[in-house]
Amino acid sequence: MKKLYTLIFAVICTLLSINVNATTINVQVGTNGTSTGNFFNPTSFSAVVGDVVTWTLINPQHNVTSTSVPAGAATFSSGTMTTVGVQFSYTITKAGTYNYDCTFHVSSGMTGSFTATGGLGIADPSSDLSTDAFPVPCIDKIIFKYNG
Ligand SMILES: [Cu+2]
Repeated sequence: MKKLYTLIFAVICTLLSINVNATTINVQVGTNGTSTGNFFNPTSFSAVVGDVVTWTLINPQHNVTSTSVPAGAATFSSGTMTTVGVQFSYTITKAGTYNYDCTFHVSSGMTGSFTATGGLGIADPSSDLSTDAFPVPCIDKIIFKYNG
């Protein structure tokens, strides 16, 4: 029975942690949508934690390099993208604003940004948040308790 409770708990934790509406957001690199050049298209957009941003090279050569990310988020760098069609992806794990540029062409304004909001409206747990799960001996129920 203890194994069953552990399994149920693991499933619930997994369901709470995923963004069921996660989508892929596509950004073109090297075009503004009508002509090639030192652009990201779109230059800015909104996202949800759990979404994946995929940059696709339209016209060489460029890179995608983060310049600022929210606290706790991983920085990212595509390296030099040289082959048309090559892609670089980043999974958003933290809410907040992300700024990036192409280090080759930042002086000509090749920058981009996106702002992510939390998935499912659940805030990141604070570091002192803990969860207890325990069976109740006299009834056929299990109790989950959040301390935070
Ligand atoms: Cu560039």
